[in-house]
Amino acid sequence: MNDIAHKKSRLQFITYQWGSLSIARQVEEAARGGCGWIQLRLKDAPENQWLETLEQVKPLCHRYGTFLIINDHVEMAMKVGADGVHLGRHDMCPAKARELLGGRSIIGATANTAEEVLEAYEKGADYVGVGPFRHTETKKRLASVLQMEGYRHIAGELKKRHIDLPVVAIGGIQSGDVAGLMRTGIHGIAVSSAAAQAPDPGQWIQQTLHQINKEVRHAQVIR
Ligand code: TZP
Ligand code: MG
Repeated sequence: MNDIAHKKSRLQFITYQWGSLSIARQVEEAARGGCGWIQLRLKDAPENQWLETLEQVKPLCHRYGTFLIINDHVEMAMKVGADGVHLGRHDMCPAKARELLGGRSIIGATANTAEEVLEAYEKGADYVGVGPFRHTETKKRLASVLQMEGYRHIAGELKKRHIDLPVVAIGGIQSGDVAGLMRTGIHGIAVSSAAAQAPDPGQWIQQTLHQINKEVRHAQVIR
């Protein structure tokens, strides 16, 4: 992943089929708030819905300079020229996705334990989404919750091995968790409901980015 993608990946917004806010509105709100990275997640949606949504979302991402990552569907990412894919434990192997997408595409993988993070690294993932931080209604079949301690452990295991793989925390994250999570040594966070259900999602994103950047600067000073 190049430097720009690396920087933008500190705050990832993940779409979800919430009742009131369309996917395109979610993307526009997040991009308006300065989010540099959107993961399009349309669980159980048929191909025509993916294509329709992408037709709305792609120009928005282009206009705001936002990275567009497709959840699960490697072929869809290839077809529409997305920036990358995010692959769960039961999706395509990151190494296989790399073969199909090439070196410039961003490939993310899901993990719940240090072992799974190391496995994703071995398979060539560019970043790893690690969670859930706490229980969330946004995803079915959740792995066990990690809490702050889980992230501290995983960040420590990577550091011990001198592995520089961006760890992005996910699952049930609220505003008040952001500073604490960043202090565990992880790279960034991914959110869906906290931003999408905020009274002003754009403002939520803007304030959260501000918190993250403050923590990153602080970590650089004390290192
Ligand atoms: N993967 C693990 S938890 C999760 C995903 C996609 C849901 C994140 O959404 P929310 O609403 O921020 O908990
Ligand atoms: Mg998946």
